[in-house]
Amino acid sequence: MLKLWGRGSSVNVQKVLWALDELGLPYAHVPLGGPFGGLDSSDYRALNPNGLVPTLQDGDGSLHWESNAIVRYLAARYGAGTLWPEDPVARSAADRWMDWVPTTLGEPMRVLFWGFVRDPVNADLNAMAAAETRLAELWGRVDAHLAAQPFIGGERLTMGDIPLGCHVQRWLGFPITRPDLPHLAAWHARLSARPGFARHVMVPMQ
Ligand SMILES: N[C@@H](CCC(=O)N[C@@H](CS)C(=O)NCC(=O)O)C(=O)O
Repeated sequence: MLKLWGRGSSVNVQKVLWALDELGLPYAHVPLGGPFGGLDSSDYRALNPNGLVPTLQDGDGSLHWESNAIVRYLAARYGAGTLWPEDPVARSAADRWMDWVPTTLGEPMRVLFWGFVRDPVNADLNAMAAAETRLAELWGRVDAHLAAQPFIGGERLTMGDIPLGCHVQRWLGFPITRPDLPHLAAWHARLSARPGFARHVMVPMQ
């Protein structure tokens, strides 16, 4: 049995919950972090030395942390030919967009999330305006990519859709001005039709 630690309101935990759902895997879920606390206990630090969520344990006892690495692990182990493209070129096409989330998209998304949701009282309005502008350009890149194909990795949903899909849901929920990005909107509609996305990602931000 798989066991997942982490509150479902975390975007990084949502990636794993959605992946588990796509793969049809049964799992036990322990909400942890945020209002649930528990990240500083020695028991949890033994599972994940970073004291962050998510953490996943597989039935073989193997431990996994870092959300994108967990999604890759689940895809490789349980989703060959579906979430995990078997062709290395196709896999690379999905994989690079997974890396692009923490390296490029993550920081301006964090600025808006904290400014609108987590700590509006201390929001840095200049930083938020800059993040809004930057995100319009970055999501424009995703829109251009999706002009040629329905999903991030090609013709069908792969692991490449998961981190970006979780973040686009948030971006569309921020009270900002967004450019018209029709391919991105059509992709979001395709994701919204998937039960795992609707269940775990289309939830109120907190
Ligand atoms: N790079 C890590 C980041 C993990 C992370 O920052 N998790 C946040 C939630 S999104 C966390 O544990 N925050 C403390 C808390 O929830 O109390 C990953 O992708 O797993």
